[in-house]
Amino acid sequence: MAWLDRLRSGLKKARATLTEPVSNALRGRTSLDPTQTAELEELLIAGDVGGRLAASLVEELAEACRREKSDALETLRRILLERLAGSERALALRTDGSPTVILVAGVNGAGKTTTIAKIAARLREENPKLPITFAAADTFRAAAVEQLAVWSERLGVDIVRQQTGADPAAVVFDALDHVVRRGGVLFVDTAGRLQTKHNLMEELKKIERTVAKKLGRGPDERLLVIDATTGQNGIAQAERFHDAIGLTGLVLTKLDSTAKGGVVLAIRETLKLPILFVGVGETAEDLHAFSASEFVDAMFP
Ligand SMILES: Nc1nc2c(ncn2[C@@H]2O[C@H](COP(=O)(O)OP(=O)(O)O)[C@@H](O)[C@H]2O)c(=O)[nH]1
Ligand SMILES: [Mg+2]
Repeated sequence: MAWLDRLRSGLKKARATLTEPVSNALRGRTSLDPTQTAELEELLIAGDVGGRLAASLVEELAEACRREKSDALETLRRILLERLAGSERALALRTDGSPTVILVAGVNGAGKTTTIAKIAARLREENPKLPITFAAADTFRAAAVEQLAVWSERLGVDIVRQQTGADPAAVVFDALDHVVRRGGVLFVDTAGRLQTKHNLMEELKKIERTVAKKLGRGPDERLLVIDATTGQNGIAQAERFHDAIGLTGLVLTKLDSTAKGGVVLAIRETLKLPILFVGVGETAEDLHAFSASEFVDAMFP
């Protein structure tokens, strides 16, 4: 299946809760009275757009309709596109011969490990000669290291690992030695246990410092993987990670499993961070570079 079809079918649930009610409310209208405005705001909130964004979207829409007497649904599409404009960015791969370090963070189950595997598979396809290394810095659970090891074997990429319970920064230290020799791209898979939030953030900072000491600069990408099904909670999580390690971008997974597709808009509006990839399923083909126009087209066909 082509990507656009995957995206469209992945967003089915999100369309049912957000797009369809909103489209029904706006269809054929060129103006909005206060009752309709309030109703629309509620529908947007129900679609997990978030309260503040819903209010500002509705206000902008009502104003645009007053001014332009244009079709309300078409105008909303245009406004959403404008709001998402500039939110896409490609993965920053270094071209100066120095290895690219991609730190991947997020809570347990968000999809960090599978996202790393999917991105690596994509890079491998685009450039079979590019050396790729995984650092198994989620040393908290034996299963986590094993999962990454299985992927490294399947994809034919290198893995640097230590025993369970090892210091994640020590694993990264070894992995940096490896990629300084080999070059290419290093993906750092990290732990995501939330119950010890403070330690997790300290652990991530220590990994950052290790990279900085070794390479004279921090990781080139500090990506947060967010499970879209966590909805608005994902935003609060992201803010905490951003405070700790200064995120460079986001990956949004499981858009296929959620009725809360509106969270994409809320996340963009709140965090102002680029969205590099979105995931709409478990296979490698289900992860793709984010495109604002594709997203709006798939949500409002
Ligand atoms: N439906 C769906 N499942 C996903 C997506 N991305 C990841 N998953 C699944 O989410 C589960 C947790 O992923 P994992 O990479 O182990 O999460 P981690 O704990 O953050 O490393 C796995 O079963 C993945 O297959 C997605 O976009 N859609
Ligand atoms: Mg993992």
